[in-house]
Amino acid sequence: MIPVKGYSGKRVGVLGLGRTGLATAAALAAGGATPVCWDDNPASRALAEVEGFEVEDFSRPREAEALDALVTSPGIAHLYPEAHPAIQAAWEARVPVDNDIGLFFQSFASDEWDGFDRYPKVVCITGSNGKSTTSSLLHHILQHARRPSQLGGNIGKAVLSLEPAVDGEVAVIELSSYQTELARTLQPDVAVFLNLSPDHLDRHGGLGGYFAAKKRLFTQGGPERAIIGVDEPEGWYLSNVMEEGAGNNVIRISTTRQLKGKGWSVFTRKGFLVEWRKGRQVGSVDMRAMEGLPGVHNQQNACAAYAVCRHLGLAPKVIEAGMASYGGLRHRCQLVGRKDGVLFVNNSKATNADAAGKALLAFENIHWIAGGQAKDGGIAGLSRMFGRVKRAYLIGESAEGFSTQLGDVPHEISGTLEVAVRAAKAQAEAGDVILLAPACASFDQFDNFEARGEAFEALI
Ligand code: UMA
Repeated sequence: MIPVKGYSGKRVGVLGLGRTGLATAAALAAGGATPVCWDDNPASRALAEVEGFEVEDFSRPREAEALDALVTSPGIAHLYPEAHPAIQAAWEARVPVDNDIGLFFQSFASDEWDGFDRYPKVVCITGSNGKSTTSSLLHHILQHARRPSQLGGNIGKAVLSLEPAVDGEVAVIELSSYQTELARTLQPDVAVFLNLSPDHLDRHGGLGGYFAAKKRLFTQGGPERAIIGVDEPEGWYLSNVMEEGAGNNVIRISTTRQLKGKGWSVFTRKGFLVEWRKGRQVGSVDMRAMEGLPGVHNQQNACAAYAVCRHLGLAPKVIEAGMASYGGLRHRCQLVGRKDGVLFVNNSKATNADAAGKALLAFENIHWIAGGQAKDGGIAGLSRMFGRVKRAYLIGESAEGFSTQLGDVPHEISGTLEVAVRAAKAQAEAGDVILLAPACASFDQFDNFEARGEAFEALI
């Protein structure tokens, strides 16, 4: 745990008592503050009380005034569609509102670092898709290279649950737009922006607000190195904003363009990752046989992880060895089985069409299990990939709508995951792939995408 600095003797409201809130309360207490906790769910409040935390509703300005600060959780709206009443009350009472990411940056460095041979670094990774894979891949490569590393943030471990850094450590932190938008302190040493596609628009008042939230990591954070995916205009814009002087503080990455111009870049071409610097090629990695990183989307993740490692001083061959031994992340194009020449791939994390499309592009001869709670537009945007689908098996609320959108593509309405898996197994032949890539949220039939992926694995 990272004890929170700067709040000793203060009363700090903690809003939301999930992974973030409970870790924040413990870290505040470890730093000498008194956390005062609230959650709209009585069961979560009861759990906090069992853990010995003070519980109090501070959602009116009069109660909020008694707080020195309020720390909120990423899943709680602080702006759109409307601020949670406790956040509104804090603002009205002039109580600063922060999140665990802001507290982390305020607290991570310590005097002990002065005795280290190599200062610890914080690498923050954001983007619409691929953040978790890039973060875990980077963590894996660093560990493989025997560089101390910790992994946290949106990937599932609250940042204040990380341990204080050891000599030369790299903290790899995945950050969502919910987290970057609110943090009062953002000081990454290295910041990575992978890509941008519409997501969480209700929380950011549209795509512009969503991009602005991510951009803060760079414009507010002032990293020593910015690694930026330029396969969308937002990335080009951001790289332009961030570039200084000769331009070596930015590394541009792409899977669609050969970035051979000025500056420093990493891109992919025909299954090879290529590093280009000052007008010449300085490194390359053959990704064609890397089973843990299938598809073009994973090539983008690999470019980003490679670029961070190069910035940290690792040699291309060391990075390549780390990548080759990476087994993939659960629920993200994860190879969960192989039988009679049929591959079984769990991409339950594909909760929107864009993410499902990336999985479809990674394979051919696909038996596609899709459906659940559809996002705006459903799967209409994926029509150019339908040629890769041998047959689709539709589940959940969206089944009828997806059936219409699939048109002539062979498909059946399975209803449940169990029926879909059974039907796909019966029809798949050697060389085929049974792919769970729902393009939907899971909440109509499962608690979350993890439960959906676990159910798929169990059925396999
Ligand atoms: N709550 C309220 N009032 C509300 C809403 C929620 O009291 O109006 C309470 C809930 O009752 C619950 C708590 O808030 O007890 C949950 O807080 P939370 O939703 O922030 O969840 P955490 O457990 O703290 O998990 C969060 C991230 N969740 C979200 O951003 C929604 C986790 O990312 C992250 O791993 C974790 O912090 C540690 O950093 C998950 C996620 O879905 C994976 N992220 C989104 C994504 O990837 O798309 C952004």
